[in-house]
Amino acid sequence: MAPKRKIIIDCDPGVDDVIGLLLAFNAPDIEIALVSLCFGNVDTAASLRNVIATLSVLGRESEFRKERGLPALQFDPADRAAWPTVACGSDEPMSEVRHTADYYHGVDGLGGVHAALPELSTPADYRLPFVPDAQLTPAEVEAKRAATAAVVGYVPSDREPADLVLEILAAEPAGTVTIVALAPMTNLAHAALRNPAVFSRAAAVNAMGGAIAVAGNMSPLAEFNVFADPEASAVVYAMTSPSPLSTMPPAIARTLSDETRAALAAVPAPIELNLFPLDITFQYSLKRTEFMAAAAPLAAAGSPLARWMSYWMEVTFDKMRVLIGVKGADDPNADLLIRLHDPLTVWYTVLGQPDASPSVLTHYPSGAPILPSEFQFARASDVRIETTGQWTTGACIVEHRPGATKRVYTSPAESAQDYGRWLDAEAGNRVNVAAPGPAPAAFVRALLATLFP
Ligand SMILES: [Ca+2]
Repeated sequence: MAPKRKIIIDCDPGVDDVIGLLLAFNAPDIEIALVSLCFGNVDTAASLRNVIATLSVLGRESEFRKERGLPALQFDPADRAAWPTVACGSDEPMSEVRHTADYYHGVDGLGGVHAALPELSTPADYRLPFVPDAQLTPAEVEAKRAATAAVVGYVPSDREPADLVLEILAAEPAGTVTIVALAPMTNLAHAALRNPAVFSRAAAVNAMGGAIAVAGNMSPLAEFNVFADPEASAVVYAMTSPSPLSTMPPAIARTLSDETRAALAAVPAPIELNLFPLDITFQYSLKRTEFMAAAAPLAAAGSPLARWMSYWMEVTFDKMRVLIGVKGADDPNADLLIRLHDPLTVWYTVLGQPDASPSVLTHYPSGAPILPSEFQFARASDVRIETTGQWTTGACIVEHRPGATKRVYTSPAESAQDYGRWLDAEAGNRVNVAAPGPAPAAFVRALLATLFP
């Protein structure tokens, strides 16, 4: 059997993040080395609680399936080697003030599920193993040791995600670990600036974020993950450049030490950034009727995962009814849906290589395989993030002037006339922007078959 591919998931669960996590944990041939949390949809404490609850529910589901003789889940907490490290990261963006989206996800990020189904929630002291000793009293450190030792299904860490990301990338062969970015990019930007050379060892960063040719969802131009920390996105995007300093945002550039500048100038290779912007993710959604058809029979049979997920999915479908309004809203079968922004990005990641072993994730219902090559990309696009605009902060700026082609500047004076050095062979960013991929209906069927085998 081929070794499992290692991935790191940086997220802010959040409804669609949890669906993405469930997809990743149930994917074959994938090892999740780290789940790191960033502020975003909700704060990191709430995100952490949701990740812990997700892993705990997966553990219960695993038991339930064994008892009933149902097909096993890919993630089995009985397998100690499969436990991911979980770490709590930034609660503040690199600059500016914090924005969250709890109007959509509920104050706990999952529609109030922890209060509604306490038997499927987390222990009260769930945060203790994640707090550094320096912030605790000796008695609390003792309690932390005991709480940490009792954890099953994951390895809690009290360290910063940026350091853990770098440690994993340094320990594994270069080009083998993929980072899945489902939140504001604060943790990842800190990692990139802390050690650009090690950060560049990532096989790729597959990121949900940005609005390229469509309206944003936080402002007319900005998508949430970018808007919540534009500097962080700009830093990670800059790591795709042959010259990262050429697109480093001003607020960050002026804080860089000489040492960091030198390290950025000497990065061995630009990172591969595969971006899934709103333009594409909006086309993938899960309808209430589709979800209920898959989950309701299992929930009725007592499946912990189906019961838990049904609760917060129903709350979110109802939220959609209020937020956008639907035709025939009194009809319980009305076409309510949840956008699959984060799960789509996870799906691309777990599909893996074209020669990967066949799995439920890689087949259309007809049996025809879905290949990663079905995802099309506008490759090496010079996408940059606006960080200083009054109304445009978080916008993705893309060269689209008529006739623009790759430029070769023959002298410094000539390149100075194009202040941004757009499409310059030696400057600017190189982002792979996803275009429409496999049929949305195929993804929904693969997703549901994976979550509820
Ligand atoms: Ca997210």
